[in-house]
Amino acid sequence: MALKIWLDGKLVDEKDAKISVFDHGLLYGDGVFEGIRVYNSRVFELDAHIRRLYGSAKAIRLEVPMSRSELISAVEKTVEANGVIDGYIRLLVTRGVGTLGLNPFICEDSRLIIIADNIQLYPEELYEKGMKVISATTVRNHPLAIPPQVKSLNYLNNILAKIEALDNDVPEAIMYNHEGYVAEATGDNVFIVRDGVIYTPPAEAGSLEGMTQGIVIELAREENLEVVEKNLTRFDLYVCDEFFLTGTAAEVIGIVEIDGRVIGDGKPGPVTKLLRKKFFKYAHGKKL
Ligand code: PXG
Repeated sequence: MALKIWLDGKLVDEKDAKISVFDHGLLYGDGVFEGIRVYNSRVFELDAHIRRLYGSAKAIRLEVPMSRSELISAVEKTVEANGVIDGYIRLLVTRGVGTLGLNPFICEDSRLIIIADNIQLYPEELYEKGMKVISATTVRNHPLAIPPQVKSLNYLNNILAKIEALDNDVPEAIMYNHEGYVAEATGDNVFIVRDGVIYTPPAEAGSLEGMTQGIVIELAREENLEVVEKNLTRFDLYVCDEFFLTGTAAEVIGIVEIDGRVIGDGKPGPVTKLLRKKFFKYAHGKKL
């Protein structure tokens, strides 16, 4: 079924949802976006995603052409118009039409696009068995050059790492920063467990401040599990007891092998399973 796309203030048919070839979002990756889940017809953590979007936009001097409350209402209307019950929303703001030159200030109005669609989930089997990953050789963008907190339309760094993963027949790659510390996966945050303590890298290491990461930290602390944000090395990943990734698309997924090193007993561990279960309940609006 053809989708209804929100484009610059109204819902249009998918075939009419078009953007100029002079849009700086296309020419330079000049824009920001969010990926949001819908669970049981409820847009998950919408306020937090909107807040992150406005933060990303502010950091790159891009004006979101709507107030926050108008944007929330536009997202909800788009979800409703497409009858999405469990799905995925892509919210984008591009710099708009400019010329063949970098100057962002001569661009006409920024453009706002909302797509509400179904999501392609990883097969359930992958959650039960766990996933294999490799370490990417592509170094994560320097966090002082491209702030990792900005969810920009330029994902080339991540795509280069994803290509390495796929070339090695695994779905994901772990990216390290210029100092060799773990940053994140190509679209997910990294967690490990060692001796009962949970560790995840700080944003300064080169990771997006993930919504799922934040929720999982809270859920873990509710279980009186200790969570520490600190720099992790490749060695830490190799010798940990448990390893998992979090993200809007992946939710919580166990990693059972990295660069040929088996993690734990080769199956997702108890902390991973507990947090996955708690996240599922939380996402579906059940009591914790
Ligand atoms: N790091 C990066 C670079 C991301 O792009 C995350 C971490 C996890 O953040 P959240 O807030 O989602 O917990 C992301 C999110 C997709 C897709 O279509 C990618 C993301 C989210 C949703 C969909 O590939 N990345």
